[in-house]
Amino acid sequence: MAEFAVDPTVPGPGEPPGPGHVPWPAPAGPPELLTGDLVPGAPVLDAPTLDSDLDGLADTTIAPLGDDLVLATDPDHDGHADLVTRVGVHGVVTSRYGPDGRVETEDHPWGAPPPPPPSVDPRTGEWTRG
Ligand SMILES: [Ca+2]
Ligand SMILES: [Ca+2]
Repeated sequence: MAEFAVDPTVPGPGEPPGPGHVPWPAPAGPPELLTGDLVPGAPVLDAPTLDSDLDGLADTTIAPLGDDLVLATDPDHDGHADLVTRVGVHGVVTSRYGPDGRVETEDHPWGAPPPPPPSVDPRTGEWTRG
């Protein structure tokens, strides 16, 4: 008869999950996700279903919007998207709120050269691009 040893690092049935456990699917975020000024027409998307930062709470909605695919992320879980990426036939457009509260948009057409790699500014220690 085979003998089995219990691994004390693996939680048994009914025991709380250990540290680093990421529930899947992630618990739902707000019931809907508002896109505001980040997407033309400010569509309201379904509740986030994807946990992009592995904090255990769903923060990202992926939805078709016209001919585009929209990824809207709400990392602070207030029901308002903070970062929206639209993937369409012409390229990828990313919109987010800047430090002054205005919408900042980056447009990357398909076939365009990639942006310069990020580097650390030796004077400030900040990451920069270009
Ligand atoms: Ca999350
Ligand atoms: Ca938010």
